[in-house]
Amino acid sequence: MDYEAVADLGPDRRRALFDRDAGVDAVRSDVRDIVDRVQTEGDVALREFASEFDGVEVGNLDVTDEAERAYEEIDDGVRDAIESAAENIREFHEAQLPEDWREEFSEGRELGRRFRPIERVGVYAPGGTAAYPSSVLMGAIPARVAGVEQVAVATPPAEEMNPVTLAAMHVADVDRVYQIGGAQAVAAMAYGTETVDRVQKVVGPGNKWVTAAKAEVRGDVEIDFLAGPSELLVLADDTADPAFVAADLLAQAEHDPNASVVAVTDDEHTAERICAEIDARIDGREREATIRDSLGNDASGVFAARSTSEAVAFAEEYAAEHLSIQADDDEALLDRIDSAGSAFLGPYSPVAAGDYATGTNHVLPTSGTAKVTGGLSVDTFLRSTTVQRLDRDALADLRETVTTLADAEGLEAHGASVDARFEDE
Ligand code: HSO
Ligand code: ZN
Repeated sequence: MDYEAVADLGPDRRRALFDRDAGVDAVRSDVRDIVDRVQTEGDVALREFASEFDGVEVGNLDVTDEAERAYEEIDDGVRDAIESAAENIREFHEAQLPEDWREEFSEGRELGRRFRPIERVGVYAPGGTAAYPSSVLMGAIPARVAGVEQVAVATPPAEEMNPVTLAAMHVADVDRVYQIGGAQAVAAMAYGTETVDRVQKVVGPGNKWVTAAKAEVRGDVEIDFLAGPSELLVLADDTADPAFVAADLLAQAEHDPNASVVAVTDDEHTAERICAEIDARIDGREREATIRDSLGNDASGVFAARSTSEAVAFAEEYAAEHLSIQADDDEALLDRIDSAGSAFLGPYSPVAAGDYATGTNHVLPTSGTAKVTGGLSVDTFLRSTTVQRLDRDALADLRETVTTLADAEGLEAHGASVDARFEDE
């Protein structure tokens, strides 16, 4: 693999790198048909889609009962790993719980904010070429911590459901488990069917069909955000260990042929060494073909910048889902980058640790949406109410402001509702 100079990137290459999209446009119309059929035919459509897309003749769509059994039956080591990952995720999300608050901003004018959980939430956990028990934990635990009453999880059907995914459902204390995949799962949770309870918000990552379905149902139901293929940008200087950088790139590259994995460095020699380490590490990987496709796509690459500022500007424009900083003054570099879903600082914070076990959430904004949003958190599952109480004097202080603005807007009754409080004067 060869590195490229940031200064030499042409417009097409820049577009591929910086205007990454979730790739949903091509499937939007197919997805619209799937969503329509789930809405009109309910469970019948879900069974037909399971047969057509997943090759599975599904008996029960609701497999909630199987989660506990899977938990008892799986390997002890795997059970322990799920439990310890879950514990770290729970702790980190508990630390995010906001407190309700009230404050007297001026005499007799008390204002505050109160938080309540959303009542019913649906989490999508991808299946497909890899099973994602970790995504079950990342979606369901923050919802539980927020206090959501009913947490449902949908994951693609299989002749034999993945026992580790099912066990993760049990550990995350999920209320309902559905074996439904793809766009049809999103539609089922958004609109409800005979078996599936309608939810108020659908969250979680998925392939382009899932993402297109979230775009389709948005408006009828809340969603978190539209997540595309995995992304990693490593910002490295000459102190970075190129083997660590390469290993992190290969790890995220194995998710998807369209995953975008990028290293940018202000040191040419480091760029060269990262390329050499990548070449040395690909052969024989279990998912070698996917890794090669991902590294070879035009949203991936190793880039040499002429200065730290040029490398930082590249990272900012890229707005990575995962930003890894392997450099001497990682904190100072992080300060200079505003857009990133999750930041991994230093040589011993590989992205894979955050994917499973540090406790942070791995459902993160991709395709540049880190410019405007963060990843899943407890906030995703909360709604807020603002609260105010005025005493008579405080209202008197505001009276003129309100009546003047009400007049200016031609809304006379608004002003009158304030004046009514002072009619006995
Ligand atoms: N890196 C993925 C999450 C994941 N990795 C799940 C392994 N399993 C997107 O953040
Ligand atoms: Zn990953």
